[in-house]
Amino acid sequence: METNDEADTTKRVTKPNWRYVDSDEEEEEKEKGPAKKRAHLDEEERPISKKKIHGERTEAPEKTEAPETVTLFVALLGFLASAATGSKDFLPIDCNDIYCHDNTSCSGVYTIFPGDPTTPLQVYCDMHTDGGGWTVFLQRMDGTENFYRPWSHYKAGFGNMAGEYWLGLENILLLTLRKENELRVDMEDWKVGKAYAKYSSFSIDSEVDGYQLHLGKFTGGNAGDSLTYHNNMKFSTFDRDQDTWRGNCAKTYLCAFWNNACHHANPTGLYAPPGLVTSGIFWNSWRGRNYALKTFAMKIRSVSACACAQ
Ligand SMILES: [Ca+2]
Repeated sequence: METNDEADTTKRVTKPNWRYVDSDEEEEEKEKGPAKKRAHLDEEERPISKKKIHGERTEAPEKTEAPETVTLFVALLGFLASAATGSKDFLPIDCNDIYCHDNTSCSGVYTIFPGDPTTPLQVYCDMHTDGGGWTVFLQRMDGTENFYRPWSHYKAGFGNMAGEYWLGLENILLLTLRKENELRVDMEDWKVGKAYAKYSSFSIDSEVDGYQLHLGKFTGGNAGDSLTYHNNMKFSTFDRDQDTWRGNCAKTYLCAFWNNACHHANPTGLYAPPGLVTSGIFWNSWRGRNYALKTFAMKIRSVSACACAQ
């Protein structure tokens, strides 16, 4: 999976299909004009052709149908793109923008523009939980992704946006620079129990400052507070130890996080089946540090209700 990162990064800077639709449609229409006229002429001539060959099918009718099919398809794409965005110029910064733009949006993978309009980014948006509009930057659900990765991977991001992924410290930084955000952590154990924790604010510094974490107050949640211990910590990976421990937390516990000495929460720990395990995904104040959780997600949302970038 190591090579996926290059591919994923490439995906992120590749414009989504719908953004090309308008220009493609224009070009198609330019080409379609004469083609369509030809098609109509062929339509009129078709009966004569059929008579001549006594009902046998010739290639002419097929040629006349193709341009109309393409035209319909392009028109449909245009309609879908328009319906999905609501506007040709709508460039959402985050999932909250998308939700504010259309509060009937379902949870799923969307394209956002936390940097500038030329750098689209795919992300999973939680449009259901706690009022919706959450931009998910960490998602664990089935153990399909390897989270024991070096600094460069955690900086750029990795994984599958429809499954397990880390959005990347640079992208998280962009999101927190653009707006003031709150943080929500959702988790689930193997007994079909769910828990959450919320914090009033969440932001990080740039790479030169070690992506230092700035966390607001714990504002509630039945999972309890296991993250305040990590506040003001720099991010650490096994190849960049910025924790406060004499050893290397990330290397010892096979993780990467805003480690202190070392952790009360371990969102990037090993994914493990039910049972006790060390170095698993844990949230100490809920199931303890020796219980590996089934699902885990960290997500942010603008604290300004529906402060949309239109
Ligand atoms: Ca250390």
